[in-house]
Amino acid sequence: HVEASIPEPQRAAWTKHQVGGFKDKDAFESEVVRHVETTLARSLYNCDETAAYSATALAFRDRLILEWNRTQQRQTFSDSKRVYYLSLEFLMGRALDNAMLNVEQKDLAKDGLAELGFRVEDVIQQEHDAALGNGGLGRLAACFLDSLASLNYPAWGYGLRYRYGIFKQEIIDGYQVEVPDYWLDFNPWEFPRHDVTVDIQFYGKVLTETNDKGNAISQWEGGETVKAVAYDVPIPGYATPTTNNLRLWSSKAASGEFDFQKFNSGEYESSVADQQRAETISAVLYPNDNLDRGKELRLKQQYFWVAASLYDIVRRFKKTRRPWREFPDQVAIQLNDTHPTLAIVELQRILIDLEGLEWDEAWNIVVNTFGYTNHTVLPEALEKWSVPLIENLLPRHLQIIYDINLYFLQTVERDFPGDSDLLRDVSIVEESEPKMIRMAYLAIVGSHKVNGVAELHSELIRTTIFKDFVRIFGPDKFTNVTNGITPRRWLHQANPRLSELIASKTGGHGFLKDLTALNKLELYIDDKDFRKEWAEIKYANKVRLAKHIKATTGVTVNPAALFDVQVKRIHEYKRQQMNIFGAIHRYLELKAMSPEQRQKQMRRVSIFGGKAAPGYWMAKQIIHLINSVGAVVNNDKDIGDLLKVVFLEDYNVSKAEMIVPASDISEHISTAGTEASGTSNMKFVLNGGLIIGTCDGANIEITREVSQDNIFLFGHLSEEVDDLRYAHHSGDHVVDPKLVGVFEEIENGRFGNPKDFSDLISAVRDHGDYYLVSDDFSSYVDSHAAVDEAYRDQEGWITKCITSVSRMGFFSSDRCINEYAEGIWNVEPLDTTKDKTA
Ligand code: B1H
Ligand code: IMP
Repeated sequence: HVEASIPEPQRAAWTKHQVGGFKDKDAFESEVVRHVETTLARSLYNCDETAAYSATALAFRDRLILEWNRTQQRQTFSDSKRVYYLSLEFLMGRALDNAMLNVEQKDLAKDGLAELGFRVEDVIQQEHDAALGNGGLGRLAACFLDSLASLNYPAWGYGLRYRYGIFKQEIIDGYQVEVPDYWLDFNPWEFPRHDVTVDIQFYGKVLTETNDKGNAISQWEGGETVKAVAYDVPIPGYATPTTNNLRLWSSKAASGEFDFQKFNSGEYESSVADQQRAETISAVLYPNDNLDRGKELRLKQQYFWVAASLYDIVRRFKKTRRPWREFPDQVAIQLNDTHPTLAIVELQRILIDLEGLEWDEAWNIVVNTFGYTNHTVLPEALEKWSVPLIENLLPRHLQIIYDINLYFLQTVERDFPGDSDLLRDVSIVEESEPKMIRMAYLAIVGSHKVNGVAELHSELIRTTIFKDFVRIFGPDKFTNVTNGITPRRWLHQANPRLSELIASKTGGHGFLKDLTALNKLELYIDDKDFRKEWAEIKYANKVRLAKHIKATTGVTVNPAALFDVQVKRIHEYKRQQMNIFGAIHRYLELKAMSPEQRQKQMRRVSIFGGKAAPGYWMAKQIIHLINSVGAVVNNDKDIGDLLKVVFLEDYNVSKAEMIVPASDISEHISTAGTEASGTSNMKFVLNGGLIIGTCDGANIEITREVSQDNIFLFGHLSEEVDDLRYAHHSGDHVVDPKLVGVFEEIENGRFGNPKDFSDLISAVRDHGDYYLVSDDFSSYVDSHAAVDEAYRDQEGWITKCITSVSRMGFFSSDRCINEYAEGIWNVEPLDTTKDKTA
């Protein structure tokens, strides 16, 4: 039974006036002109590319929202189980190109815009990236939304509407400078829902009473209230009417503008301060990748977002009037890392404190509702919150956490009697000073499934950081779902020519919905025309990147050179320092050669990009060293175009769409066992580039798919890492001689003031080389020599690339989402052809 707001007799009028969005080019043009002239209040005398972008986006938005509405109605009437994906980050990038392609109307828009005097490529470039994320974790969430919609799953994303996304990076004198990213000036993709608001409490105290049955009843009386306002972003699936919803919460003062009582009693300033404090909650994305800093505002963000989302989910469930025990049949909630773990506590609180369920019945519902995805084993990234902090901000939640822990430890004591070490090791509460809540442990205890994001990573969490929990809960609770990427954005949108070429050989664009169809390409491996077109596309993509490099850095690079790319967040474990040391080594070798010898060498462009967290000193030194090396190498007449080193400013999703298709070799060279998966590795191979990498994360499964012959692997294995680290500290650490040569040149001032780079060197030489840069350096250099040799044989190289692409079907996020749906969520796609109406 579903109630509609419009009574039966009036519905005919509604149906008659329902709009359908533009149907053809003419209608599209008229929508664009209408938006320019009315919505934007401009005319043909002052319609620039920005206005053309805005009007085009609004025309597509109108279309999307109609399908969005139908999708929501279909999902409501079908009464099917929904998935809720809770993520503090959604790194969406641009939406217009994606929307055009997903509703299969880019050609129409291109022709329509041309008739109005614009090039669709230029119009698309006007859009500001939606950059509500740091890196892989946030972009994974965005790929998942695309797959969920494309596969017709009833699914919502829930996140925060940060006023400032990840900062913009400028490079000034070789140093990173952070500039705020205010992106909401004009955002046509969001719909403010001022009617969908939730009051969120913080601080206050817990009141305990005894009810008529003699049971203690706890009630939290909040001390401060902040309002959450919903902003909805439509997520169109590819070649399907399904348009799902991403709901982002924005914080506002509970009393609206500001507190009028305070205002009237003359406390003007403090009433404005209250308002600003409320708005601070959703003001800014924390710019740390793989790092937990334990700041109170971050905890506030987490609870604010989790509480608003759960209120919404519970409200929607209650409309079905089902009994509580059916909640897990209607709702699956996936926790993207531990950031939303308080949702477990909040649902338990709602069920026992507000809905009056017994603890056990409530807890059963909670555990069956949640799934937890772990994305990292790095100790500095595992979230912990201090007990005093939680106690002050969320006193009732702390009590519930203690109770969850108590009941959990009782079961452990029952199953492993007398094992006090085990009790201490698995306790959700760490007995430190101050005590800390271990969020990953809470997430494991409160979920029915825990997954890692690549096979090695899932194996590592089972055997290292969570091994005790495997003993306690058994192995079935822990699974693997290897990450994937959406081929719509990362092939069709980023590399349209390659997408067309593949379509021409595989029987149309079906591969975009079933990526395993790429295997048909192997039939054309010897087809001369196909290979020629393949090579031309790669070259054209390199020319486009070369132009961008020239325009942004002033450096001229030769598109015929081997493009060697490492673009990702700057982090010691990702080892950009090893890459730049390797580039220095190459430079020194070239310098030592005779001019004749030199001319026989392969030409290289070493391309870097990525942001350093603002407080991450080592990462900032790495950026500075790359730029300093570039300044020397790029101006060395002996070297010419044999080697260029460039750092691309402000790496983000839309830059990735240009850089990834232009790569010949990309670097995924983390210390074995540190990169949970990596997803850009998949993007590069899907676009016809090869990988140089370590046996880490998804590199291992990429190797399994494309075969050892088509990837350049080097370095120590994850099972060797502990012993090597141990050996470093027992005194027999000898720095690789090639690396010693590199350090000497840095220290003699060849690349500027050596003091600027001394910490990078001493981390390797004097402080135990935690990331094994020296241990892996010689095999890294050898592997690059193998890359040069392979690239010399252009035909052989193209064969490797085509073979690899044809075997990449496994890495579609569609495969990944289907695995979650079947193994963790127990949800099914919704048939979009059988619409019912009220
Ligand atoms: C990943 C993070 C992460 N893992 C904490 N962990 C953050 C942790 O703001 N924080 O506090 C932000 C991000 N990000 C990445 O997830 C992994 O490093 C990649 O290997 C993986 O591919 C990606 C998606 O699973
Ligand atoms: P919610 O699930 O209540 O947040 O509603 C989300 C959207 O689903 C609404 O904006 C409607 O488009 C649709 N919807 C929810 N309930 C109904 C209903 O009773 N009839 C028709 N559509 C509904």
